[in-house]
Order: sequence, then C-alpha cells, then structure tokens
Amino acid sequence: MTHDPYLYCILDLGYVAEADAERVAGALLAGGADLLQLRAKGHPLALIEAVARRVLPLCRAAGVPFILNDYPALAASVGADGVHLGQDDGTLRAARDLTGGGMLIGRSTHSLAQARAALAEGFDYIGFGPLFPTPTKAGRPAIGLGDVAAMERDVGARLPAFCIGGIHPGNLPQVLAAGARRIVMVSALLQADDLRAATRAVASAVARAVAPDSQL
Ligand code: 3NM
Repeated sequence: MTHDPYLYCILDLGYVAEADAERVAGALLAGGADLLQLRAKGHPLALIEAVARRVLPLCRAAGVPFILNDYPALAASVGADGVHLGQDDGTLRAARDLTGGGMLIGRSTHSLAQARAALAEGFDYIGFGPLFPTPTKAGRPAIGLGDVAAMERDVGARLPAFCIGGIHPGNLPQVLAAGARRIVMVSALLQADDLRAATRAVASAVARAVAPDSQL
C-alpha cells in the first residue's frame, strides 16, 4: 500500500466464477484496490485455498494486502496478510493464537457499540454496516448513515474503519457526505461492465473526498 487505504475490494465467489478469480483480482488491483479480500461463503475449503494461492501473488506484486474472509488457520497457512472475522467468528485472541503475530485481523461491526468494542478489543480494522440493504449479505438489516460520523469520530480516528453494504457509485457521494472516509464496495464493482475503470472511478472519488491533494 502506498497510501492510507480508502478502498477495500472483495473478490466474492458469490459473484465471480472460480476460473475468473485472477482476471477479476487483477482488474480490482489495477483499478486501485487498497486491500483485497477473498470471500467464499459456502465453498469447500480446498477450493478457497486454491483460489487464495492463485490470487495472493497478484496482491503481492501490487503491494496490496491479501485478506481471507474467515478461516484464520487457512489464512496463516497460505501466507495471507490478514483475516476478516464476523461477529460470531470468535475473539481476536483466538484468531491471533491461530495466525501468530503480524497478521491484520479485521472485524465486521453492525452498530456503533460493536465498532467501539472492536476498537477496545484491539482489532486492526473494522467494517461498519451494512449501511444499505444488500443482496451480498441478505437478511442483515441496514443500519443507515446516521451513526457514520460518530463512528468515524470515536473509532475511525483510531483505526481504519470501512463503511460497507449496498454502497454503489450512485450513493457514494451521500456516504462520503455522511462522513465515511474508507469504503468497501462489492457487487457494484463486480457487476460493472468495465471492472477496472469502475474501480478506478470509485478509488478516485473517495480519495478526492478524503484527501483532496491526492494524485489518484
Ligand atoms: N459485510 P455490497 S455488508 C460482506 O455489514 C459484507 O458486515 C457487510 O457487499 C457488513 O457492496 C457486506 O455488494 C456486503 O453490498 C457488501
């Protein structure tokens, strides 16, 4: 990473065929992803490992941290840079015991209280959402934009906090105006006609909002 991370992209195998993993990861990285997560809900561990081993070198070449969703032990064994945990995926301590030191460990949070708790527990970064309803995490109620500014003030000022959930280029200005400084965008990018250009446009829009002197 050459600058503060603004845009966290997810290679979600719910949207991307396994055979397209490298092509899609390459486009996200070329477009300016600052972090890349592999998310593969309901897929066999062997397939997740195989895709992780194919995508990891692309991230390394781009200087972008590669994060695995869930599976701390697998994250450690493939040499990932980090692992992302949901609220029900155990404690930070348990994940650290499986991964050893030095790995980024992130937490999904769905309220201001959970965001503060993740900060207190010592996570390296958080997701905060879903801000809007999203088919990518169906069934999880949207939390809206009302707490974004307080979350940024109390938590985002102390660790990277990525707003997530139902964000697309059309509502991005509203999300940034609410105070978001880092975002995750999944389906809107993975379903774009020109993935690289769409990613580049979003990366630039976030950078312009949060770091007006940015060259992005
Ligand atoms: N986690 P999209 S929302 C993976 O709130 C994920 O914790 C969320 O995908 C959370 O950009 C979400 O397609 C889905 O809405 C994000």
